[in-house]
Amino acid sequence: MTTKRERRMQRMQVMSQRRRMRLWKRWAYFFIVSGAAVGAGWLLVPAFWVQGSRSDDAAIVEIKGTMGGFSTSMIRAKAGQPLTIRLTSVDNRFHTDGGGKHQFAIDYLKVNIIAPPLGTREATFTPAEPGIYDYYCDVCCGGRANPTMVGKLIVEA
Ligand SMILES: [Cu+2]
Repeated sequence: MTTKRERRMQRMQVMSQRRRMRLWKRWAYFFIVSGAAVGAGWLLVPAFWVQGSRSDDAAIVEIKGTMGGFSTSMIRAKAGQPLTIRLTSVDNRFHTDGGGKHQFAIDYLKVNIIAPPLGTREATFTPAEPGIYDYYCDVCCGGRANPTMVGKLIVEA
């Protein structure tokens, strides 16, 4: 036979155990949520920071290379101002010609970017003089003979 007092003690013990359990859950929840928030911040902040600091001093042109040609066949830039060309190859490595690589080259300005299959490469350069410069890709099918893998960089004063 348990006395009334013992039963009350038991009930109180169970209640305090439950309370501890609830507290523990709250802490676990807090740690998981704050951990996820810190992780997301750690991933996102550098992306914004890099973009912000880049755009101050260089114009960025995104250009895609596919078997159909460059996504952009004319680029405008200002003489004396840094220009970043970011070339992405949209083709995978199973392409028979060039293995999915594409190039962005301007001989006169000594620019030569080669993007790997499904990858992105960039280069920053400053065209000093106004003019019209031809750019081309010479690593995929047809090479320089391919009329779609060429374009013009127009540098204005
Ligand atoms: Cu190409």
